[in-house]
Amino acid sequence: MSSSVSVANQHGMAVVTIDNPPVNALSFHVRKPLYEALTALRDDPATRAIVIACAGRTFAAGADITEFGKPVEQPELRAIVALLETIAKPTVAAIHGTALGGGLELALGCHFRVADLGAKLGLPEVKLGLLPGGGGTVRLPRLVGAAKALGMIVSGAPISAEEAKAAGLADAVVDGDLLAEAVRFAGEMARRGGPFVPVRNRNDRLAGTDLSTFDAQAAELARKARGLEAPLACAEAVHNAITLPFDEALAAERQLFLRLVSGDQSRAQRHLFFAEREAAKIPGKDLQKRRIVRVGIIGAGTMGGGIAMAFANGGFPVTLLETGDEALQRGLAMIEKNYAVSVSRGTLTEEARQQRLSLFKGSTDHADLADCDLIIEAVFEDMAVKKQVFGKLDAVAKPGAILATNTSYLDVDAIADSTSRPRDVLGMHFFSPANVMKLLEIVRAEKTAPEVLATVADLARRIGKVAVVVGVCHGFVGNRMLSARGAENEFLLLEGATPAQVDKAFTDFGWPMGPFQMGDLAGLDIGWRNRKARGQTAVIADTLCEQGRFGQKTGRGWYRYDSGSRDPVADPEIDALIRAKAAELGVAQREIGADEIIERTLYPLVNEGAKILEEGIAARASDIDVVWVNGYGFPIGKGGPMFWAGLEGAGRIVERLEYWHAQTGRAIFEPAPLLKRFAETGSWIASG
Ligand code: 3H9
Repeated sequence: MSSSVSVANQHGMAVVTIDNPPVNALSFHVRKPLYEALTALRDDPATRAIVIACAGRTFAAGADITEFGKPVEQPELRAIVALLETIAKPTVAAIHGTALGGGLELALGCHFRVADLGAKLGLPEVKLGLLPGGGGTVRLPRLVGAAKALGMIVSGAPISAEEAKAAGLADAVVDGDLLAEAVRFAGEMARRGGPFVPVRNRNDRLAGTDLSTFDAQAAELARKARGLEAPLACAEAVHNAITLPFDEALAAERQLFLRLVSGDQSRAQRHLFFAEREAAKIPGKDLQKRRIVRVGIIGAGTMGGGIAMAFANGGFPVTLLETGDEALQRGLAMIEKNYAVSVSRGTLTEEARQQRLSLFKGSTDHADLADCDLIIEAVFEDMAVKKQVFGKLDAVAKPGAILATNTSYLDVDAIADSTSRPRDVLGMHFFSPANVMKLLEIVRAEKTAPEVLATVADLARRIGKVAVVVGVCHGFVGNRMLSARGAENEFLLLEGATPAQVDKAFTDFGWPMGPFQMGDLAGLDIGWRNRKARGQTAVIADTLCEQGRFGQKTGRGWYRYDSGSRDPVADPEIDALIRAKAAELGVAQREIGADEIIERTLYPLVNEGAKILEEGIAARASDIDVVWVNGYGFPIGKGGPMFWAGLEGAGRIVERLEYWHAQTGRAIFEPAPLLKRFAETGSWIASG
């Protein structure tokens, strides 16, 4: 017995309870006493059945991720599962909360699984760049069939208790006292008598697998993996489960696991797992939060509508305000259409659609915002307009209401100071489409009250956002770094690269698309308008816009698009235009390789991140990674720009930045002192 594992044995029914808060991870200090307890119960003639349960809020949520990368201490999880399979008396896992990863693998070592109605069961290892390494790839297909197992393991998405029951993973679902029912179930099995067949020997669900259908399904998943190794390893392991004898498939799973766990991609994905949780730790997080019941949104355009949907999806009643009835009706109609599309795709029930729509109240009168506890403006990106809106808000919002701006660039301090209550003001920078994108930059203004920040951070979690607190500067963390990433784009073209070459360098790196494809998708006129407002120019992009080439929406941009298609087709007209501009400006053209493209776009990205850290705009390097992975598509297998800097070699980055700085004299290439320090010490910490 230990504090992490206890055994209660009544009338031969043993209940082994794991107690390792917060999520009952299967750390060494759990595995050792668990192994000992199970060995003793196996050998105890008075014990007739064994139930494994967990204390606290969940069944074991997996192996202890903090132990990866360190020497494995015995007994390993695999040894515990193997031990379970030597027990002749019935073994039952009593599952509540989430049985994930190694937790589910432990349950798969039992003869039976009894799940609470609200439980979720899954193998999410792929999200950490891994595959289930405790026999999950070999045992799960034996219970649910190869196709279902492949889907669960490659997606990492958990399934409900009822789905688990229907699939053959759970033997019973309990709506009530889980432990009592699991003990009753175990007793019943003991009375019926064995032999009880361990999962490893149940081959009937696998026997009928059509290998060619399976391989086609696996190939489709491989296509979507975009350079990530783990999904492919998952598919290979399940393939092995079908084709190899159990022990050989198990050994092969082990080899794949060892390869992945020591690789950069899994290190990067584990870094992101902890980075997201770190980002939530903000000063004042335990302060008393303000009560948020109703949320007001000003502006029913794409952004405002998306933000409103994000809150309605989180169960909040929303007041949506527009200047006129026509714009309001257009906004509400768009929201209705979006929900209808979700219903037609099967991702939302008709009942949920109606429930969400019932949360919306449209208005054209600012006075209707008086009962809102949080008001977010999502109007035109212009300081004068924003100040006017905040002036009106100041007059109507109730005392204590939080006032937020969705600005993506503007000075939140100046906006706050235009009100009589700057302590209540902050930025909430959502990403489009706001009801889908997970990232939220919470912009802490100079006078924002700590409990306002804590309230909004808590709220973000409640509506399913990954929130990162950032400071005030032009573009905050994400857009400021995006400007640095894109600063060389036109120079690269003028010097001889084509848009397709630049985009390919990005997609080969693992981005979902390159900057020119992205521009065509978003609409080139947006950047054009912004440049004009700021008196800036971009020789090639401006010419495209003057020709009406706004991207996908006009069928032509950096690429051509055949009618109805979103597939970019390289356009010789663009290549000719670039050549002509280069000649006009006297820029000599040459071959530009992928390495140079990465150096001149992603090294400045990292460099700007270092400057942002130095200035205290972001609190941690890992916060920047969270922003870039969740908001801008930075490949998860590389862990975000600041983590990737370590993989790439910060010394090399500094050296090449210095080279490009000498060549061009441009400030984006001047290495930040913190980047140089990182190259020397391996630490992103700004001081000390
Ligand atoms: C695996 O099992 C491999 C095996 O196949 C093979 C082995 C050989 N380990 O998320 P939360 C911490 S791989 C260590 O905020 P929630 C987390 O960092 C694993 N720590 O709570 C945080 O710490 P802090 C497969 C863990 O209620 C605290 O617990 N399993 C682990 O929002 C609370 O976490 C997974 O991938 C862990 N496994 O969500 C599941 N899990 O407070 C990973 C959590 O210091 N976990 N922590 O910041 C989750 O998905 C969520 O934590 C869960 C709870 C849904 C369980």
